[in-house]
Amino acid sequence: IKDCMRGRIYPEEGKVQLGGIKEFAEKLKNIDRIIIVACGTSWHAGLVGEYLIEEYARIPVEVEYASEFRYRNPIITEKDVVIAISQSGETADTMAAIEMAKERGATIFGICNVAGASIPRLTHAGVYTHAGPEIGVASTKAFTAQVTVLTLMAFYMAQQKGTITTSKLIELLTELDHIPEKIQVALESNDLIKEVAEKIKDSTNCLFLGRGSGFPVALEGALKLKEISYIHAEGYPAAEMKHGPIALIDEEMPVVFIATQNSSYEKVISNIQEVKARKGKVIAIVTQGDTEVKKMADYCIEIPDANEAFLPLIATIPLQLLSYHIAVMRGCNVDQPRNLAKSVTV
Ligand code: F1P
Repeated sequence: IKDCMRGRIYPEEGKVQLGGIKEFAEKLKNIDRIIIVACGTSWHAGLVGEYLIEEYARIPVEVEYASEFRYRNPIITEKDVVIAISQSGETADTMAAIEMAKERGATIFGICNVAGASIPRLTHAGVYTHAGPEIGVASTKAFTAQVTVLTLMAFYMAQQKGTITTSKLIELLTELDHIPEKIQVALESNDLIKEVAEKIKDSTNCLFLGRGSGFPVALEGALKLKEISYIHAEGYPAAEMKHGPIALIDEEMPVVFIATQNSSYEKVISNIQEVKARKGKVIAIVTQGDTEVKKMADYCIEIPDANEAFLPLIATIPLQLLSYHIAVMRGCNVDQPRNLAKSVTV
């Protein structure tokens, strides 16, 4: 959080600086729309960005899979800003999406981990995440760093547009400053997460459900499990369960809920009841001290309380650990999963 390139927060003053996109500060006040393009984990970070930018800066955001966007004929104008997100900075689909948007006159920002990679060279401006190289193929710390940058961008744009009060910014930035400590606390559940992994490691399917900013977290939890343990997993908005996935639930199906105490807590509780009524196995990520979900869930993993804006930064950590332990227990190579490439350059 402290190392995002040329990005700095001043919690006491309620101020965000993002040097990487400073020269576009004026333009940001008047843009009509932001289009986020990315693939895989980076796309999930983009979804978090959508929630935060729309909530705080009140700019409409669309999040597109670059792998699909590049092949259609989207409407893009010179009033649009495209944010391209990529860990490797070399993903061919994301590069093609950038080229197309650039030809149509859009301003392109990049959020990349690797300085000197191809994507930063194609963009007009951007922010490096400085997460350091991912040792494995599957993106983990890059996600945390991308979400951090998007959070800063959302606050920066809100500050530029005047859609947030200084006192609210002070409150949010003060909390953001302490998120690393909360992530540290989340990591302390490692032993418990290992026990949960042991219980569900032989499953053939797994469902991840969340609401609000817990939805992209659910998607990312499912993707990590798929990528490194080869268990079929799906992430859904919890409210979407009744439109199909509910048919899959039986005693063999683990369902991982993001069930922290935020605005959708009560609704998530009723989704958990629906799963329990069908004998599904519930694993819930809950806020420390929770009692309601604990009465129903088979396993609860606690994380520190936080503003909903920061939930993805904390709640993703136990899900990454869960996938990691399951993959190791199943004898999978967590660093080099089969069929996956670090940079998808074709
Ligand atoms: C996108 C991505 C990763 C995934 C895997 C394949 O890469 O889909 O999210 O974990 O490594 O590529 P990038 O554009 O973020 O480098």
